[in-house]
Amino acid sequence: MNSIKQEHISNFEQEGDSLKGHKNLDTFGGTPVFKDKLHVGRPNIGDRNRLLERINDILDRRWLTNNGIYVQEFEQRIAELVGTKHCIATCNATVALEIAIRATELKGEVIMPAFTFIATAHALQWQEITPVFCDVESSTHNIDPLKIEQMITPRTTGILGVHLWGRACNIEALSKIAQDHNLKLMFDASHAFGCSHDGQMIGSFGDAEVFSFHATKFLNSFEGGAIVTNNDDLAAKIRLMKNFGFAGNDNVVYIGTNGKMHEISAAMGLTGLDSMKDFIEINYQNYKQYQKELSRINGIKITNYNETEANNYQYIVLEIDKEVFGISRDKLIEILVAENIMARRYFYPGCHRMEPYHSYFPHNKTLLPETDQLSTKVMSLPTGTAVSLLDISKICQVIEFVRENRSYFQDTTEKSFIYN
Ligand code: T4K
Repeated sequence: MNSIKQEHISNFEQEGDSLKGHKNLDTFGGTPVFKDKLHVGRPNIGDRNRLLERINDILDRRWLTNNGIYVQEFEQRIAELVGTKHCIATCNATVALEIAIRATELKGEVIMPAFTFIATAHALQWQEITPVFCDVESSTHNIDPLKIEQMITPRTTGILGVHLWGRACNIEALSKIAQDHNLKLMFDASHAFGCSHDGQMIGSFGDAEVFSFHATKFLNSFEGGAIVTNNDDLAAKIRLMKNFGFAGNDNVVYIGTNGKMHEISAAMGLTGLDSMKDFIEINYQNYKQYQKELSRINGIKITNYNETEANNYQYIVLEIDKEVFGISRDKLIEILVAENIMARRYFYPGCHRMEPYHSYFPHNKTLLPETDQLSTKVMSLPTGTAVSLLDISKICQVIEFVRENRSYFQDTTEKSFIYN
């Protein structure tokens, strides 16, 4: 067994203490359950020595960016892994989305969910394309195909689906709508690297898909992203656009930007790919542990992954039913944060309630009931290689403790709090 896995498991086997009956939560004025903050999105780091070897080689070669050999290798391995003809690595997924949106010639209005990270909407609006927010399905958290057609106008040029938490959108339904209305179809697959849909790896659906390799993603390149597509012409255009539109020295053929991934990012990405199986296995163990421990707590639902598909299991997502659990999601997070469990409200309050969209389209509030519902009850818990199974047991015991003592914690004045 390699060291990443060994550390994760032995933490659990060696320590055996329990929080049962723990009356010393920080909320009561005691010390926090965790000495150090436990973050959602603590980066996974692969073999450090291998990374340093690669970085040394980069320094020796004095080729730091612009289609270096490590970026090329990273692109090739991603394309092979997801089964697409082309992979173009970028500096992050936001810029990747912007480039893919421009290269596919989206304009006017594009239909997308509001229950996503703000980058999906900004990538459109940055290019003065109107994001038209469509509601999501409460069961999948993904864009609701049944509500898309009513949002299509003569200005609509495309649909931008988001495979939220790595769980695929209803790709068949979206493809049919796109085909029927002659729309482009793209996917923000920032959460979905290493995931599949009906046995086919995410990456080759629609006109193009975009991955994120941000530090907080299960596979990271510090910052980074990639556009994957099977369309040769589109790939060639994207490749030029991510390098200012240069088609050879002194010859610019498109409006472009600087979207290049640099060599040290690619070295980190490659080192992560070497350990990708371990990262996923650890995420899976964490997910099963959370699933088991949370099942005994009323009012909490964990978002399940379809285990017949490939999953990266990188998000532990809960829905808190305030009536049954006894206190609100926000109050629970406030208590967890006081215990150094840095749970997050991904994705609150929904893009439509953030600026500039809130001011531009105030009517959206009436169109997105499921999004609004979900964004008040969904939260994410820490996972990844930095979180041990024992940590997870403790987190779940804190949550159980809060539920058991809900009458103490219940209050109507929900404080807002600051993450640090
Ligand atoms: N589309 C979707 C659906 C996305 O979710 C995202 C990004 C994008 C597009 C755009 O992808 P990129 O352009 O970023 O490649 C974070 C991430 O910054 C963002 O990448 C991610 N989604 C989003 C869901 O979460 P924040 O503002 O919560 O990130 P930050 O920096 O506060 O990190 C979260 C927590 O992780 C911190 O509280 C502490 C911990 N952390 C973070 C970093 C950077 C660490 O422990 N170490 C670190 O190095 O948005």
